[in-house]
Amino acid sequence: MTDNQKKLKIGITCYPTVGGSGIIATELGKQLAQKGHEIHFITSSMPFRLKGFYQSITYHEVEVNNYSVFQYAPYDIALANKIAEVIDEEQLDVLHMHYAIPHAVCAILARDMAKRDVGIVTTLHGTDITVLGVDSSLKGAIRYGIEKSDVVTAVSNSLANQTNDLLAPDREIQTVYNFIDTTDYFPQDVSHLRKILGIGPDEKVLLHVSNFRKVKRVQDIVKTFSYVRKQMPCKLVLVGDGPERHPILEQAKGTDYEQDILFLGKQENVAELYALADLFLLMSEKESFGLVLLEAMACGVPCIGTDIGGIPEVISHGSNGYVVPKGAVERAALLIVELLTNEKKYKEFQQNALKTVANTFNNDQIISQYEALYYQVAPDER
Ligand code: GMT
Repeated sequence: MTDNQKKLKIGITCYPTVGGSGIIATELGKQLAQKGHEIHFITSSMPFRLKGFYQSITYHEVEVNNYSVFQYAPYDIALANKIAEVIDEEQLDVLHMHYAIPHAVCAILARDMAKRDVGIVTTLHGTDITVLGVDSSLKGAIRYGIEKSDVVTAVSNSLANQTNDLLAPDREIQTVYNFIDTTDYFPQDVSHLRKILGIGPDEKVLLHVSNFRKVKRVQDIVKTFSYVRKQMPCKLVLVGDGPERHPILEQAKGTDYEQDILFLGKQENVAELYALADLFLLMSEKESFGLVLLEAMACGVPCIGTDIGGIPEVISHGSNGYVVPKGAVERAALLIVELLTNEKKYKEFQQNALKTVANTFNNDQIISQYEALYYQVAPDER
């Protein structure tokens, strides 16, 4: 916001539960509020990163009544109704919707219902395109949400291209990368944690953080780890929870590496756990960006990922980490051992990881990009 630009009133809708899109939406709202804008979160529950009091941020809860006449509670209609109410009551200038469905579609309906005009920015995060975009029962609604928004962004070039390939929408999709706040994620001494977790001084730490959905292919991470462990003392730290947790425990059961897998479940303070790691692993079969890679790199941790989706836009192969084809666990293990046994190269990779965050994914730069889009679509500013 420059001196002659007015502060904006921005409504944000996202999935409030744990997940990269919710994190990005909430951190964006917090930082926009710090820059002087007025932020209104319109969500089904309090976004998990919005605990505490923030000046210039209001949370509007969407309530859905489930009358017996309905087979399914009409959440999308209730959301649109709430957004329309907030547009009028709070005199919103802009709506920023994270996910095309239902959020962009609800925003379009809300704008139609409201008494005042409002600009709509929609950000695509991945699943809405890579999974739902191929579902014929939803495809038309996703395309509609994209075409009727004023501006549409995707979190990587890969996702923008995939959206064009799958839906061929009659509009441009701009890439605005995800970002990370380096005051939250930074390299730090966490030797106390090594003691608590029983990690020996000569043991390397491989880390994975996710929601343990099938697309994350956590079984490949465990296999990679089993190969690495044959060659050097190491531990695998797994953070998060989800449907694949049980199969992973089964996979490790009775093996000689079972004791070296530390399954920590969901954790509040993940920044400290990243700082514990020597390498971060993300071996997904679908990944539009991989926010966890940024979290790791901001803590000075090089990353190993698959060459899929947006991952190669974050991991520069041979510079801040390595990418391998899906399922190439032996290749990944080879690269890991080579990097962890070459101190000079490892330090270079660490520095490059920090530079990647500072140069390409720093929050000030990305938040200014979103701000410019808001001014572009706000009715009084157009
Ligand atoms: O990865 C998930 O399962 C969660 C999902 C979400 O909706 O939060 O993440 C998506 O959005 C993140 C934020 O933009 C991206 O970093 C993730 O790569 C993307 N997940 C997938 O594409 C599978």
